Amino acid sequence: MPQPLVMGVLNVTPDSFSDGGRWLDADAAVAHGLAMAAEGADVVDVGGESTRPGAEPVAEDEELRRVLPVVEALAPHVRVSVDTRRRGVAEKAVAAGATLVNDVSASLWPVAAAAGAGVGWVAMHMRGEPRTMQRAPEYHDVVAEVRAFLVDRASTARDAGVEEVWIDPGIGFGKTAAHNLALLRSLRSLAGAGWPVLVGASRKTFLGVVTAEPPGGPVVPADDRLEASLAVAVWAADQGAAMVRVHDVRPTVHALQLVAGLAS
Ligand code: HH2
Repeated sequence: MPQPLVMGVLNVTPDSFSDGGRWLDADAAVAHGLAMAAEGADVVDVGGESTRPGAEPVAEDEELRRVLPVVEALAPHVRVSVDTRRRGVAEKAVAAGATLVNDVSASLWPVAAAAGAGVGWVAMHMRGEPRTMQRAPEYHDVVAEVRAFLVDRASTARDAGVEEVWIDPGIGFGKTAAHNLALLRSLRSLAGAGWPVLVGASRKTFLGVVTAEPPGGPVVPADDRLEASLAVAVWAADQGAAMVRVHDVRPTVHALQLVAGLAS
C-alpha cells in the first residue's frame, strides 16, 4: 500500500468547526504551519473562510488579509495550498507562493491553468453552499453522482492545461452521515477513475455520529474524534487515496507509516 501524502489543515479563521480562533493571529498560524511540516505534512492547506455547515461567507479583502501573510511566510519552507472559493484569493495566494488551489467550489481551474506548470488544482464535490448545504441533502445515487461530477470537472481542467489535478468527494459537504459512509466505502472505485484522490474526513461530524455512546446518543464533540479520524485516514490510504487532509498531522503520519510498512 503506497503511503498517501498528508495535507495539514491550517484555518486562519475565527469560526472553523474544530480549530476556529486558534490560528487567527498570523504569527501563531505560521508557527503551526511550520510545526505541521516538521511533523511530516507534505502540504499545508491555508484557509481564511470556514466552509463548515451554516458558516457565513467572509468578505474577500478580509479573507486576503488572513491568508496572504501566512502563505508568503510558509511557502519557502513547505508546499502550500490555498483553501478558497474565490478566484481573487486563489490568484493572489498563488502569486504569494501557493502551488495548489484547494477549491471546494470546483470552479477555479482557470487560475491553475493560467499559472502554468507547477500549480495544481483540487476539485472537491459540494452540494449547494456551506450556509445551507446540510438542509436535508438528497441524491438518487450519491456515489455515481459525485464520481460523474468530479471526473467531468477534472477532465475540463486537464483540457484547459492543468497538469496536476486532484479529485475529492467532499466528505460532509451537503451529505448525510450515510452519504459520507457510502462515499468512503466506494473510495477504491473513485481512486480507479484516473485521478489522484484527496480525502478530508478529519474530525468531521459524521465521525461523532458513528462513535456516539450509546449508539444514537449525543454526537461526540470535534475535539474527541482523533481515533475515528485516524481510522478513516488509514481506511482511505488502504482504498487508494493519494492524499489525506487532516488536523492531527503527527498521529496520522505515524498511523500511515505503520500500515504502509505492514502492507509492503
Ligand atoms: N473540508 C473542509 C475544508 N476544506 N478541502 C478539501 N479538499 N476537502 C475537504 O474535505 C475539506 C476542504 C472543512 O474542514 P475544516 O477546514 O477543518 O473546517 P472549516 O471549513 O470550518 O474551516
